[in-house]
Amino acid sequence: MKVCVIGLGYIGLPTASILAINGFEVVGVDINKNRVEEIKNLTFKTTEKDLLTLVRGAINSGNLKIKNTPEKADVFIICVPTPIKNNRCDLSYINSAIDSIKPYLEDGNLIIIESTVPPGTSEEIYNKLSKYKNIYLSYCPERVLPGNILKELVDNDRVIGGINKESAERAKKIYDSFVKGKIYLTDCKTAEMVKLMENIYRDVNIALANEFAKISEELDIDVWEAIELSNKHPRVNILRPGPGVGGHCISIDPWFLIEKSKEAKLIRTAREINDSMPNYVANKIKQLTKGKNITIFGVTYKGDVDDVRESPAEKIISFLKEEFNIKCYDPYAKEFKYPLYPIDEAVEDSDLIVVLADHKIFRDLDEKDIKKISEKVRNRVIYDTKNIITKERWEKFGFKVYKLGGKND
Ligand code: SAJ
Repeated sequence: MKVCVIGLGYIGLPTASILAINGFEVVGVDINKNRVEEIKNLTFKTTEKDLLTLVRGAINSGNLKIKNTPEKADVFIICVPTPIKNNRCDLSYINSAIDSIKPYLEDGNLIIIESTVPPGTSEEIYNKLSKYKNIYLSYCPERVLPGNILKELVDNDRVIGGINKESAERAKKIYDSFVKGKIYLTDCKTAEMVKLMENIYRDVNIALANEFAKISEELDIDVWEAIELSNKHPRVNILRPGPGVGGHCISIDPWFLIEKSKEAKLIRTAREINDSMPNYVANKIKQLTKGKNITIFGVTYKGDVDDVRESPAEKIISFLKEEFNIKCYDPYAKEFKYPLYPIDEAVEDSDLIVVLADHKIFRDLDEKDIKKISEKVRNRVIYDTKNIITKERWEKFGFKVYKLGGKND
C-alpha cells in the first residue's frame, strides 16, 4: 500500500516515517524546498527525542521518499497547518494541498485529513472532490503533545471520523499499523468537534487558573499554594497560571468554534483572559523593575521545547521594548524575533530577571550558577511567572523573588 503524506511538519514527518518503518511505501511531500533538503540530508533541527533516528531509519529502509510534489498513491494524508487569520481558520494550506493531489487522485483512493479545522470542513472538501472522483475521506485529528510526539503518536487513543463507515474503517487500517492506543470511529463532523473540544477544554481551564492568579494577587493570597491545596480534592484539577497561552494549537483552535457559533461565549471569554496575560505580566514587570535592564529567561511558548510560535515572551517584549533594554536567554530556542544571548551576557547589569518559560534547567540552576548570576546583575530581583525556580536558593544570594499570582510581600 502506498501512502502520500502532504506537509512534513511536526506531525507529517513523524507520521510518514512511522508508516515507512511499518512497511508502507511512503512519499513525504513538502512545498518548502529547504525543508525537503534538510530532511533528505538529516540536517533538520528538532527537540523531539529520537525523531532523527526514526527518520534516518525510515529513509534507509528505502520505504520513505521525500519530495517536493505529490505522486499517485492509495492513501493521501494531509498534515498542513491551519493558521488563524482575522480570528477565523485560514484554510488556504488545506485547499492548496487538496489542489496539489487532485491530478493524482484515482477512484478508490482514501484521503485522511489530520489538520485542525472547523466542524463541517471535511464534508465540504468531500462534496467538492466527489463530483470528480469516487473517493473515501476521513478526518483523523492529531493529538500529540509537542515535546513528546513519538511516544504519543503510538500510545494515544485516536478518533477517526469517516464521511461514511467504509472511509472510517479504511483509515483505521492505516493507523492500526502503529497505534497502540484504542481507535474510536465516528463521523467527520464529530471528530472535528472532538479535536476542538479537547483544546478548548484546556484553554478554558488555563483561563480559570489565570483568573485565580489575578484575584489572588488582589487578595494577597499565594495562588500556587491555593491551587495545590484545591487539587487535593479528588475531583478537582486546576491547571497552572502563566504569562499567556502560546503555541500553534490551544491559543488558536478555540477561534475555529467561535467562528461557527454565537453560543461560544465562555470560550471567547477564556480566550480573552488568556490573551490579556502578556499585557498583565508586562505591567507587573514595569512595577517591579528598579532600572532599565531586563533579562528574559525562556522565550519558547512552553518549557523544554524549541518552538517560539505564539510565545507570550514575544508579546511581552513588544510591550516593553521602547522603554527598556531587554536581553533574552533561552538554551532551546533557535530563532526568535529578538536577539538571544548566552546566560552570562543576558544577566550582565540586569535590573530584573523574568522567567517566562518553565524550562527544567531554570529549576535546576544550582547555588554555583545563582552565585555567578548574582555577581553579574545590578539589582537582585527575579520575577517568576511559571513558579519554576527554587525561591530559597535565590534568596540565599540576596535575590528578592516575586511570583505571578504570589503574595505581595
Ligand atoms: N499552559 C499554561 N498552564 C497550564 C498548561 C499550559 O499556561 O497549566 C500554557 C503553556 O505554557 C503553553 C500553552 O498553554 O503556552 C499550551 O501548552 P500545552 O502543553 O497545554 O499544549 P500544546 O499546545 O503544546 O499541545 C496541545 C495538546 N492538547 C491538549 O493537551 C489538549 C496536544 O495534545 C495537541 O495535540 C496540540 O495542542 C495540538 O496540536 O492541538
